[in-house]
Amino acid sequence: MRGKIIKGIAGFYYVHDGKELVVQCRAKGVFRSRGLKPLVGDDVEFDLTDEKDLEGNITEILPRKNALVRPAAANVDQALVVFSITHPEPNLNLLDRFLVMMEAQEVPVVICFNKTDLTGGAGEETYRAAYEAAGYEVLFISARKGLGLEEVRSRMEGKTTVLAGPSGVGKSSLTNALFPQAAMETGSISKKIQRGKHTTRHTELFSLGENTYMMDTPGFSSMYIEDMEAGELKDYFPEFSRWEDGCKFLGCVHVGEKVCGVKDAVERGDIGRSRYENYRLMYQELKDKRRY
Ligand SMILES: Nc1nc2c(ncn2[C@@H]2O[C@H](COP(=O)(O)OP(=O)(O)OP(=O)(O)O)[C@@H](O)[C@H]2O)c(=O)[nH]1
Ligand SMILES: [Mg+2]
Ligand SMILES: [Zn+2]
Repeated sequence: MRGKIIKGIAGFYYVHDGKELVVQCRAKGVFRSRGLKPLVGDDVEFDLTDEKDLEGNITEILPRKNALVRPAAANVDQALVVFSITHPEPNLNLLDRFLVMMEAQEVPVVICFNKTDLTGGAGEETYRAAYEAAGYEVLFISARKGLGLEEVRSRMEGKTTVLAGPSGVGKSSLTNALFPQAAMETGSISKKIQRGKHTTRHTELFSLGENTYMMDTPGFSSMYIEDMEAGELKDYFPEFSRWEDGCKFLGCVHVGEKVCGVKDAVERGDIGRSRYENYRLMYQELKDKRRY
């Protein structure tokens, strides 16, 4: 039989048969010996070993379109990167790191700022300007008040979308708002440090309609850029390339060079300053790593 992994907990994988059955499966040892770990979103072949209790074995993982490490998920068409506009304040450094990782994996991104009910629109234009200039679509929503949900839903139509973002920004609240049967647990924000409490512990996939899936995932609080040369990083800031004609050197990395079209664009405000500053931080980090 064929199905899709919708959840994995403690060595069990829950496989949806595409109709109404969810079968609790083990994965055979062969996967481990091949260094393969089943992921939520995987399409699999499985044997039903117990029809009454709905237990089975995954016998094959079908070829993947892609496999993300963070959040762990397979066969993703796009990521909806969720941050909250306040409570907690958006950590733009983390957002930019996340965007770099998605660019490197060639996963299209839609950026979504949640909790607009708390701000009444304040601060939105700055974020919109910086990220639209970078080529991303930016949505402002309130999962709690149901604002902007139709726009989110229309972006999801016919695709598999993974939600990703820090803890406490409202990923599970958004999941429930779009798909009430999901009944994901949501958690409060710690008053003192304004951070989420890592309420969601595993990734779960929901079917919203024909060929339309969304995945809720655990929040993350840091992200290290790995497996990348410092000189490669600029390629993952999509807004840089159109200004590179103004750089004196081919392969300019837009850091120490004197004549640099990208740095000029930052000065003029054509590239968001925080985007550029975060680029420099990550660049330096990758440089430092190379020494060891
Ligand atoms: N004011 C307001 N609060 C919201 C909104 N969406 C979510 N919240 C609140 O934010 C808190 C965290 O929401 P969750 O949905 O659990 O956040 P999460 O991103 O799933 O967090 P993790 O599972 O820890 O990664 C809860 O107290 C929610 O009620 C919103 O649109 N407006
Ligand atoms: Mg959650
Ligand atoms: Zn340059």
